[in-house]
Amino acid sequence: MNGARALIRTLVDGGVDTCFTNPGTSEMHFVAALDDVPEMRGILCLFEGVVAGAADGYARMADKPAATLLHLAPGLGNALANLHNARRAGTPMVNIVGDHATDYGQDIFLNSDIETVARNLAGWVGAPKTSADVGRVAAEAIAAAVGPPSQIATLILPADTSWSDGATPAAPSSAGQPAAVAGDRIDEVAAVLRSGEPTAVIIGGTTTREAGVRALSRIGAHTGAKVLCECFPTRLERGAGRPSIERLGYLGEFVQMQLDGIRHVVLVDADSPASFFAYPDKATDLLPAGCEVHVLAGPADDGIGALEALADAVGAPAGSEVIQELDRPDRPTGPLDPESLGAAIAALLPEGAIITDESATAGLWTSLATAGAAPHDLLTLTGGAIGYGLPAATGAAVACPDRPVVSLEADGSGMYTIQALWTQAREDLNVTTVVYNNYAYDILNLELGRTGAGEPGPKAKAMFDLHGPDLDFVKIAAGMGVPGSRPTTAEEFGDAFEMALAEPGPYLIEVALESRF
Ligand SMILES: Cc1ncc(C[n+]2csc(CCOP(=O)(O)OP(=O)(O)O)c2C)c(N)n1
Repeated sequence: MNGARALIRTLVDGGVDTCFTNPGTSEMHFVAALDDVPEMRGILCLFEGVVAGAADGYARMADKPAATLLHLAPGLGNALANLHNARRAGTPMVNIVGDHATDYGQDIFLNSDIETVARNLAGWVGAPKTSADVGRVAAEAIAAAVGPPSQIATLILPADTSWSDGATPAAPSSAGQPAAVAGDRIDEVAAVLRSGEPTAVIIGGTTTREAGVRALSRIGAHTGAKVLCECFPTRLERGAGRPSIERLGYLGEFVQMQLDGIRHVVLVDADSPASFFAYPDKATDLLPAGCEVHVLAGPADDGIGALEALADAVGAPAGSEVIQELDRPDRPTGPLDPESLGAAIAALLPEGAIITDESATAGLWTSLATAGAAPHDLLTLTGGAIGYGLPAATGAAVACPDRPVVSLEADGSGMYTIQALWTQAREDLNVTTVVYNNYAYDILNLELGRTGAGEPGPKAKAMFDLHGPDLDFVKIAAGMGVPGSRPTTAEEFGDAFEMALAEPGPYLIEVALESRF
């Protein structure tokens, strides 16, 4: 058996049976071996940023890693923005990056330093030296990806280790378990909550699933602590029938208002609140002066178990969480603007939908309106590197073929990885994309003022203006095999959205909006 076949067999035996690919010559034996291992699904993406974002969306919904197949350092580098988002999400992923043969010895053409690019991801990096090594190294990569903590593992695969015989698949290692948080840690935090001093509990990472949100709500209801979720959760289970948890804001000033007067912050697999950028004369640490930080759990811990134990420790009765009632707006009529668009989506969102949200500024109203919509999962831009939404929706739809995926996408961000639509069409994925087209990089209009960079002149303004030529997303989607439409009223949008959700396969709805900043 050659190394490539042993690698794919090891992946499949280790539970990794989906590979998002963008191959080149150094990966040919891996590609050829796909037909030898029928359990492995190969999904072609037309840019590495789509590969990485799809693997991220897949893993967030499947709760297990996908593999990616990438071509040397340029291929891995092209994937970097979405690998960065995946790293911030704590997503498990196994990257297979083809390299030249170990004795290649030429520094020309695609020869490149793969390891330096991979190290940026701060996860696991390894490379087999011979084909006999491949199975063992692949099993190590899977174990590292799964964790805990879950992370990105990058296996650099020299072409000769792939094409040479003498390889054997390795048995998967037994899955690691998150560490139980020690009882005295729980007691310490319970004492803080009982002290009567103003306290906020912030959840993130692995803990924003329904069980974590329920335990958090119990804690808040019983102790009066303020309960919050990080600004960009990996996967937040929200909507009717679950507690509704306020997210930390994007703007530092808003976070400072949310935390005003707080004396203790308890972090549950979440970062301490900090501003996303440095600004002249503005704080980066957003904690109130003198506020103490208590870490209940980190990414390798059983954070949900810790929240449940904490709820018990403070005496919060089981079932005392505050449940969000179903609170759907009526189907809106009249002009289509960010408010009516959000109301229409909230009114029609089907139960069990998966939302990937990269709708940016114009989507703010959708996020507010969907708090009481039918229960759904929300995946967000964890690392702030735009171009994540369309690929993540693609991967989520592969992971959950029986659930509708609603991909909320801003125009500027959408253009980074628009090729994801082609994969959606080819794989017949049930994704409804809504493009919030405000013909601008509108957040940057807002940020320009906040950074104190001065009054923008015409050249500066042109850097954030996407008019001329105006992007036509319906035509772009059609060119990739995805049907679409451009409704102009709230009623027309509702009809199109309802139809798109009812039909199998992908569909794109473009909504023309005004710039607001
Ligand atoms: C990979 C990457 N490149 C550039 C940026 C800088 N950036 C942040 S937001 C943005 C434009 C967003 O525009 P759009 O998606 O249309 O949303 P809007 O701000 O108009 O709501 C850019 C270029 C980034 N965050 N990530």
